[in-house]
Amino acid sequence: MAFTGTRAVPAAAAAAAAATLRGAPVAEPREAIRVDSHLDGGQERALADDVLDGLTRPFKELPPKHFYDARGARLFDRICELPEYYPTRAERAILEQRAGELAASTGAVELVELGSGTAAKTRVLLDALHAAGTLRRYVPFDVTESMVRDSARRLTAEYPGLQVHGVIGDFERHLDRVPRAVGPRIVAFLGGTIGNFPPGSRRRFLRQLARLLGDEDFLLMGTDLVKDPRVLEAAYDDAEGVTAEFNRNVLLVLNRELGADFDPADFDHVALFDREHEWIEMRLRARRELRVNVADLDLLVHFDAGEELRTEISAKFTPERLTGDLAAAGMQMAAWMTDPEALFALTLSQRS
Ligand code: AVJ
Repeated sequence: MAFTGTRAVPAAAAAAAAATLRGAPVAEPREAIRVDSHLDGGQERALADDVLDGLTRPFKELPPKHFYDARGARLFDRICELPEYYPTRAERAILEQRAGELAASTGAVELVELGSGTAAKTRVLLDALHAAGTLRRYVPFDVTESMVRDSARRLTAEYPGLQVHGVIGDFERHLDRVPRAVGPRIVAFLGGTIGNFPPGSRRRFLRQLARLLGDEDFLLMGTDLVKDPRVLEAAYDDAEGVTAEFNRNVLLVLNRELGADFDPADFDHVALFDREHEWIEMRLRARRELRVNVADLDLLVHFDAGEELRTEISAKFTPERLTGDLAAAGMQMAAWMTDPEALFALTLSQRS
């Protein structure tokens, strides 16, 4: 059963009431913040299923979504600051350069952001929509409730009149819970996370995204681009070893959530660019023969010495590949925007 909670922030209502008393023009004294939660224990089941499925295959594999517990999220934030990890900086630079244009050309009154996290890059877009005078609503969608609530509080304080309708959920399962549009909107899927999907499910997911778009709406998506493999591999194997820690962190998640007894020190971090598929693969390589018990699943997992567990693919794009994926999902590119070095791309697409 899905739990749906809606809580409002009384302070906002009080402020609206006070404004009305002072005679300020408050058109509709609605609550500024609403948050719906759709997490129902399905997350834990998903982890158990993924582990059972992924660790009993001939080529062991875990989906990257399980990296992001509190520690994993902190490590990812550190990755974004690393000199080798250019995607975050490049995407931000594009946003800063093009946000005004995006606001003007879309006329968006609302921003839906999938995987909003701390909403750091969002501000650039919200600023532009606010400056254009169109901004009405922000819909952050994330699995982490505290992040959605914190950004809702900060952003409603910063942008008077902004409505925030947060959705707590897994965007692979709960996209249909995104509220109905209040006007032309931008659906943002930033950071290059689309690269985590293998090609088949990538197109399936893009089709689901297309369903969120009406005739006046746009998908704004960030994608990392194909480039010199040395640059790519360095971005996923930094000198400081933060990405290695991030990679091994998934083993600690399994220890905590499923009673597994992994010792992260038994695994080496591996990052390599697969030139045929044009994606980065991250793996954990067993340093010796291992037997790992996953108590909650009654599962004993054997690793040969040197055996690898794939923990992430991060696909890199060319304009042609992206155009093909979008077309297969019933969308059409309206704008292609890159940073000066063409490291990363932001694209605006519409339903075709
Ligand atoms: C959050 C999926 C976009 O693939 O670059 C960073 C995750 N993994 N370093 C990426 C990640 C290793 C990141 N995404």
